[in-house]
Amino acid sequence: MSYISDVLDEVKTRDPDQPEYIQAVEEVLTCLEPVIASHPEYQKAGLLERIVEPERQIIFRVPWADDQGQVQVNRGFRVQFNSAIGPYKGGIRFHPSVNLGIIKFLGFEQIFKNSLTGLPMGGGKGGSDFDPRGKSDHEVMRFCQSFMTELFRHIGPDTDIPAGDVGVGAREIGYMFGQYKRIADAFQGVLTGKGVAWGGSLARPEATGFGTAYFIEEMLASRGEKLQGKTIGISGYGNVGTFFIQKANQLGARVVTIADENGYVHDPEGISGEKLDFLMDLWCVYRRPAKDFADEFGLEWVEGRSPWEVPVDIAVPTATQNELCLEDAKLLLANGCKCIAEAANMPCTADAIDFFIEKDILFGPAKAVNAGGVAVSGLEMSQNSMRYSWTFDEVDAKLRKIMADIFAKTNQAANEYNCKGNLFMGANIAGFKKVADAMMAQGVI
Ligand code: 2IT
Repeated sequence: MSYISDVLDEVKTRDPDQPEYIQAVEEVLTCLEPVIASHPEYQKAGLLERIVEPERQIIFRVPWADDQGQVQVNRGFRVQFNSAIGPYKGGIRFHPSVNLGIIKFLGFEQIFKNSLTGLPMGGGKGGSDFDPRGKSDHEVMRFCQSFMTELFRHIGPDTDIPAGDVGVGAREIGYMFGQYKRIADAFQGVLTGKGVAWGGSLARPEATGFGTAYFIEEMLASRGEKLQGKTIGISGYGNVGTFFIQKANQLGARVVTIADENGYVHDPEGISGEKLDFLMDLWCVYRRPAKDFADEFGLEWVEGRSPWEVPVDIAVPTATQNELCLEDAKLLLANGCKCIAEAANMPCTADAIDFFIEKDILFGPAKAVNAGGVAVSGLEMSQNSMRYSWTFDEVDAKLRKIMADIFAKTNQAANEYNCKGNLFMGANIAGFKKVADAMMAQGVI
């Protein structure tokens, strides 16, 4: 048995009830064969055994009273995964599907994603099985306050800096920041994604979507192509999806689908103008279903099916894990799709990714494609430390450069390890190498 398969088996034996975590680990470790082969010292140092075990996992009770005065109890999580290259950094997800395995998969991904940004950030992730859908503002506020009342003792601007993720946007960050400040009696950069009036960075809301578009431009350029004139299918219409559409439009492309778990909207003309204005708020402010968008503008609504059946040049899953499976992958390619970019975290199943790689299709892995969000979070931390803020254009220019750098180092790692053009392997290897070097230098900790 090889070192890698031994570690993988150990992960499966220890946490058999965490399928998403096992999937995320398998994804990274299987890419590392050539790295491990040329670094036998990693095994003696137990490097992989250490990297798959979070430095700390915190699980806590979150009690709150609903609008009827009934007390509800949710479960809160913060997994502080790896601090080799910087303080723990990563979002908080509020969604009923959240459990320890989901937070561990997201935290593990975050280690390598953050490493790729080139900024000094370790990996962490948090969340709760709380569902913000259908809750009043006051309920969300009381929940966030209770969540932070426990979380505050574990985080700090040099320790662990959470941000948003699915179900956590500007509103939730505001409530959590307010409660942190009140308990800690300190106004500091302990969360990112803050409002611009109170320490937030311009272009942070746009960053993941814009960064995705910039990364796709780099991918296409490597094959002598441009985004201009391309048709694109996407799934979600939250923070990532909506700002991705905005940037794709600016770059001359056309986004023809959005979706939720119940079906998809097909708009062959492309989502722009007043349609995009309406869509910007649909989930991020009102948390309304995708069908409302179709109804508002008389667009086609396809119930119970996946958006990946629509012929497009480029497919960009922007919603959640495992939303694009092997069947979807085959259909996309059969319909002429030439590029897939993962804007959500782990949106493609493992067999779908294998299929894309086998077909030598342009495939951008999540760790690289969606790193723009956390990259601008890193820039928000820098601005907080300086007690200064950059203009929108300054932040946007830095984001663009970071995305180009991520593409270059990903592509270069693929070349170096004999898998030319395989950005999946390149991203995992490049992200891992920096963290591994830091862990080796810091001794057995
Ligand atoms: O998945 C992600 O990279 C995020 N949710 C953003 C994390 C962050 O700290 O900005």
